[in-house]
Formats: sequence, structure tokens, C-alpha cells
Amino acid sequence: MSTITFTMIKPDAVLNGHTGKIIDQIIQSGFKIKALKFTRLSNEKAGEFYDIHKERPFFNDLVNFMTSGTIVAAVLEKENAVLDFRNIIGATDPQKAEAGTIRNLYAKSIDANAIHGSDSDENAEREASFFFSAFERF
Ligand code: FUP
Repeated sequence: MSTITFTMIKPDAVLNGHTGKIIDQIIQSGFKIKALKFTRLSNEKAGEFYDIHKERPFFNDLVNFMTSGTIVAAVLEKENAVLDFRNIIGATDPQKAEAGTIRNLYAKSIDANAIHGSDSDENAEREASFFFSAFERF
């Protein structure tokens, strides 16, 4: 059964010109793009998106970084989408990300780590509807 996950190509990767290569790797890995847009997060929206991290010491830096430039938001579909996508993006810390993963290839640090991937089916739904209407995702 197909399931969805949500991704954002983060400001560092967009700024460094990696958007096309990352989207191609996602497609070549078997994901179907259901919705895609270049956009930018406001402070308020970034804070809400990362609400779960609001008590963490890195929260302010995370919000500042995520609002610093253009991002690419997308809804992706595949069997086992959440876990398979986590596998192709690699560990949060790019130093620990496996060779060939998107973070291994394109991320420079744990805070500017090139890409986001939902961590559960429930969060994938929440995050996808945060950026796209049901109509846009059809
Ligand atoms: P991930 O699910 O791999 O994106 O990682 P988390 O949900 O744990 O973290 C979300 C974002 O917070 C990371 F992508 C970057 C930032 N972060 C830091 O800046 N420092 C940390 O120690 C952990 C996370």
C-alpha cells in the first residue's frame, strides 16, 4: 500500500544549487512527487513546524536557519514512504550519514543538514497539510 512522507529541501541545499540533484535522487529512489513548491517559512510557521523542539537549546538557531532562505516543500508517495525516505536521507548528523545518502552528499553540519523527512505516518500527514491543501496533494 502506498503511503506518504513530507520533505523540505532546506535553505543550505537550495542556496548551494543542489535542488535538482536531490529531486532526481528522490525520483530515482522510487518516490512519486504528489506536490512540490519553492517557498519560504515565516518565523511563526517555522516555530509551529518545529514545535516539538521548542524546549531544546538549538530551537532558536533552527528557526533562524529555516527562515533564512528559500526551501522546497514536497509530498512524496511510495510503499513504506516514511522509513524508506529516512534511509535515503541518512542520519541527522551528516558526519554519521551513510555514504550516498542525501545528507552525506549535500549537508555540511547537523544544523544545516540539507533536507527534512517526516519521522512517522502521523507527522507526515500533519506536515503535508501544513504546506498543501488536500486538493493540491491529489
Ligand atoms: P531529523 O528527524 O533527522 O530531521 O532530526 P530531528 O527531528 O532530531 O531534528 C530536527 C532538526 O533540528 C535537524 F534537522 C537539525 C536540528 N538539530 C540541530 O540543530 N541540532 C541537534 O542537535 C539536533 C537537531
